[in-house]
Amino acid sequence: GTNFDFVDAMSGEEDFAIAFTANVMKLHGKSLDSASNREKYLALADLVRTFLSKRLADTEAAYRQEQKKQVYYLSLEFLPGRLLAANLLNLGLQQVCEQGLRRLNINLAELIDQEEDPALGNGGLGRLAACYLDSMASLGLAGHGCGIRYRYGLFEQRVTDGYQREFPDNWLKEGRNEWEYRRPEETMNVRFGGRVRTIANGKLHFIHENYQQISAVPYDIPIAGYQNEIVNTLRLWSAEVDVTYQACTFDRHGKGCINVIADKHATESLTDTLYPDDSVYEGKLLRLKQQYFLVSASLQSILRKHVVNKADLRLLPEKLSIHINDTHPSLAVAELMRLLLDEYGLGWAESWDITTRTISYTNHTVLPEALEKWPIDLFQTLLPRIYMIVQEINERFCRELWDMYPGDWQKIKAMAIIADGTVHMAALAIAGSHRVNGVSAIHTQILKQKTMSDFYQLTPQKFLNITNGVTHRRWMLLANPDLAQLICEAIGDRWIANPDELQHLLNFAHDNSFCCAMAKVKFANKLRLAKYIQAKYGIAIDTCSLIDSHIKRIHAYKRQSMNVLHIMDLYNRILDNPHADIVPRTFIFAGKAAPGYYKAKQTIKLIHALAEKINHDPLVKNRIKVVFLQNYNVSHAELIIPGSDVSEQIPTASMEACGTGNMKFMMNGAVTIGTLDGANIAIWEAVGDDNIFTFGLTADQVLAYYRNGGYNPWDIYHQDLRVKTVMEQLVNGFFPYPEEFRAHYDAFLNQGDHYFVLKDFAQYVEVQNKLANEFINTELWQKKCIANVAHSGIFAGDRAFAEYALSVWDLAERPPCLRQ
Ligand code: DL6
Repeated sequence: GTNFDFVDAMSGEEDFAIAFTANVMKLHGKSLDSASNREKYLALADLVRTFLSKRLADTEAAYRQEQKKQVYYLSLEFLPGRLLAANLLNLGLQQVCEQGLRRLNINLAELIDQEEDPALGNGGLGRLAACYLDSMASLGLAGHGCGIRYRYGLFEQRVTDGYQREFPDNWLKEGRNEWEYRRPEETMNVRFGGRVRTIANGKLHFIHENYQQISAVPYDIPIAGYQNEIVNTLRLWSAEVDVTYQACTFDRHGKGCINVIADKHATESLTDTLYPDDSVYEGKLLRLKQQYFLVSASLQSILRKHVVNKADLRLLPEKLSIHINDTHPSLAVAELMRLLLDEYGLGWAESWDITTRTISYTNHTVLPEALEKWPIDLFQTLLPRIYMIVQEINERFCRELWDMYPGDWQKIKAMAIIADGTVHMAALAIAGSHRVNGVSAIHTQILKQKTMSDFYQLTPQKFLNITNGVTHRRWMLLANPDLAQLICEAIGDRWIANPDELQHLLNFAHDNSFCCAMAKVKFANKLRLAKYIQAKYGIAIDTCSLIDSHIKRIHAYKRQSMNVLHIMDLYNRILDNPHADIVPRTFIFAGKAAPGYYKAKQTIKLIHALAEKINHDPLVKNRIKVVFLQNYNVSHAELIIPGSDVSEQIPTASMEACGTGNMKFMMNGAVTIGTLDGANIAIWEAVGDDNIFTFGLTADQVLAYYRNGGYNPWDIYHQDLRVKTVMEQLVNGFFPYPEEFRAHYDAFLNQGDHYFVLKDFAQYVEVQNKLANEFINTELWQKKCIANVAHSGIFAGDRAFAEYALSVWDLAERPPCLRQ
């Protein structure tokens, strides 16, 4: 029969094994015996795709029939992680597949390992977008992602001699991704450059001429909901030039076709690479081009679908929502206006009303260097019509401000969309959205009181907080199946649909056998991690040691350097007293530094220099180990998080908008050591003082220091011998090449310690000591782990997404987890 008969008819592992064997033959022209693991993986993915295809088509038909409100989540970044295991889980095929393959003597885990981990994002923002896609599908919401199909993902990090080196992430080396559907018939054309001519014949018409037109071809990746038959899509746009009908005009060098092909490659390079900096916006033309490319292609296709379904454009806000993930896709405001005005002939007032009721915006950072502003020249040359529209939006907005605050030029200038020769994307996003949200309570408070206070005063009703959430399906069921099973045995499986039910685990905090079983699961996960580290780096780690992990982008505000200083101090205690009673610890670091960020790259070098010293010093007697895992990605996180005891979340307070790694660790029973910032505060409120280790300046204190010109780090240097020692060690030859870490030394002491590392150091050390002492009390520690898992339900992406559904997108149906 056909594959689709098979989808309905497959009754068990034997059927699965037969179908898989046949698929290997069909796809590769090889018998199972001669197929490589990669070929087997591709055959398995293809088979699983058959299941997805049917549900994808059925879901689309059902949405159309029910006329369900659609949500489009626009993001320049998505970090979905590997999809095979997630699809098997969500389609309910895990067991049948595993057992079917076992009949054929194939280990599913080995095939899962063959999949590329698509690095189409930098870090938290892209991973959050992927978690939300999972939640939308699992909640049965008609929500889809719109992004860019970068030909190369975020660079591949390799470390040589302690230095980060970057290599292209060639994730599409086979030319295609096994999950995607290329849909050339839905190609959209995006226009750049040229000029705009205005014709007045009763009404103004804007004629865009001499532009460069680039085709945007969509590739749809299916996103399966958790065992609910729903499959939504992540639509990724690729710049492509079809030269089939392009005549090659031969010049006197006879190079005609060569030039045509060269032009094709130049044009297609628009979607070649992802910008590798998550915290500094780069005013590069190509980045603006990527942003408009995504926005224009997505909105054109969204509106076309709306109109094809014979829906009235005036009903757009009732029929769909467009959400912009940070300011990167905020050109959506102007592009939606352009389409409504120029393509569909609506008037300004009506178009503005539709636009603002359709679009909503999430802010993900208050770092000033990350707030996007584009120089007018560059903006206007690349997007002449869009610039005209932004100008008009700005004029009308400023007039409104004038009515509110007559004569207050300073305020009006501070809020204007165009000011000081630049276009302010956050102002455009706020003006054009009906909802603006921050991603944790403290972050939203800072937005309201500081970064966006003028806007908040003007339109307080727009602002709200929605604390981030992560998909517990990937981060517990997939990454930590043994824990998930143990929980199911204890409290049943209702927590999978309703993570709040994890609270019932509190009843087991005094149950010895449950505590032992939890400890066993943790130990097995530590062993898995240790094996990986041994195989990959030849470093033996003690699985009974306290595994303390600091895994995230490397950035001064995330303060990996403070962690390093503490490890240096621990080491110094051993140097001073070789018999010092130190709780054995393994410190794990992983993360990429932006290629142009010298200090972050030097932090990687510092971690390696420290590892080199400590890991080989016989005096240490293996009491401390330092490991840096290269090329951090979602798959690494899935390995490290379940095997960790302690989660390092130590940013300078006020700087981490939320954090999501903190939630994943918590779900897996790791205990947080953290500052009172972002979601750490919510974790602290959830678990209580006994189950988290907090320390350091509060956000209010940090902001007060900034207002008053900072503090003098030399005072601490002189007062605290430990600080003096580790500072000197950075530059006195303790590490080979005494000048190597001069930049760190200067930043700490001579440049005012902008991130308050020395200021927080003493408290950090104190709380690290406390934590280590509590770790050796296994019974006490186990209770902390249980409390963390039990209270992690509120950090599930489903809760966060349900809040968006109700308060931002006004979706009619109440998601199940909010139903009483
Ligand atoms: O909201 C997701 C994620 C937060 O959890 C992080 O705290 C925040 O840093 C990150 N923001 C970004 C944007 N750029 N910067 N910086 O990645 O968003």
